[in-house]
Amino acid sequence: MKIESVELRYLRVPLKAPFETSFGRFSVKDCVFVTVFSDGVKGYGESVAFPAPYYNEETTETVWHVLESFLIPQLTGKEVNTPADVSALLAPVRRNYMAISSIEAAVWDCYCKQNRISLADALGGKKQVIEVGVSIGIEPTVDLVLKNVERFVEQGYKRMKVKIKPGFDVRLVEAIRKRFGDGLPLMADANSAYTLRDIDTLKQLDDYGLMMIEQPLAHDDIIDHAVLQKQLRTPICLDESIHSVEDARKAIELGSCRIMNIKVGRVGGLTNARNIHDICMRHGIPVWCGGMFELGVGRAHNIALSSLPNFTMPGDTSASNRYWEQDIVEPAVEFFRPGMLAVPDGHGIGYEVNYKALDRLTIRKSVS
Ligand code: OSB
Ligand code: MG
Repeated sequence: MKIESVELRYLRVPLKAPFETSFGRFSVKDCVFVTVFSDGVKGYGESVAFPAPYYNEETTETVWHVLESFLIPQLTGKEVNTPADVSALLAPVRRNYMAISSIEAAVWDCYCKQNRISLADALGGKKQVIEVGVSIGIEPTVDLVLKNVERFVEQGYKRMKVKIKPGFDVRLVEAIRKRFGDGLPLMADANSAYTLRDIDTLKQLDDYGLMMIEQPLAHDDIIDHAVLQKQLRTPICLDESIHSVEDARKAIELGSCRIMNIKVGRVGGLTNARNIHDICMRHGIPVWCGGMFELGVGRAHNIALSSLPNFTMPGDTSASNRYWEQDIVEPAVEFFRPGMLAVPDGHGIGYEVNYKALDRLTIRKSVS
């Protein structure tokens, strides 16, 4: 396929309710929505960088800039046989994985539509249904988090992930166990809020049968996590620290984690995501698909990825109505059964874009 042109749209979408993590509070989602045009077919992608560089170094504006000034000029007019060629063409670009991912994923969608196969099929996914969990933000009180847990348990989500930070950790997890029992599939995500000096607190969390603790230590660390994992019974799951197959290999060799979170944007696209899935599978490390408040197009990419066999734990790809009054895809991402999403079998991502909704959310647009 020849990449003929690319449209960028800057979208701003209010979240239904603010979401707080250890590194900041979110009340709107900004993203760059990417459309790749080839032979009369459109492929879609969306970026997951935030407006401020607090999760990683990218921002919505750096994604726009890198796409417009470097990635799009490098790709337009080029023939790509498979989407893997995109990663190869963009290999000279250092990092900027979220920018790369947003166009790489759009090429995957376009390629699948042209070849009349679903994205899940193209990736090698076999599952027809995936189980999903939900991520729950920090609130001013433990009680407010308990109310949210209750709401999502009632909706049927298959596991609860609660955000923690120093001072809002052991007492939160203890309260959830007290209220909902030991049978509730529960994990905690620290988003790098601790250091090895907090080891006593982290060890206390060992008493609550968590499925895992996600990214307790620095965003760029795999050494201290290996030290910590040796002293914890609870599996550590890495998120922020993993950007590539090489990062994954090193973390596995060091014993820095026993589980991995794969986010398409964080690792520079679906090809790398699948390769990280594969190396983890070979080493007996289960993976699950993380979330970044995706709109429907990003959710669709996550669902297709999650159909691969080593995605054995429920991910953060919740239904559209978790965050959005109205999503940009049709149909919206909805449960097939409580806590379960069907993997679409339509061509490409298997969802249509609702241009009326998209236009309403578009702040600016550029075509090259
Ligand atoms: O660490 O997984 C994370 C949100 C913003 C930044 C980082 C993370 C998250 C979430 C929300 O946990 C996941 C989602 O529901 O999309
Ligand atoms: Mg995380």
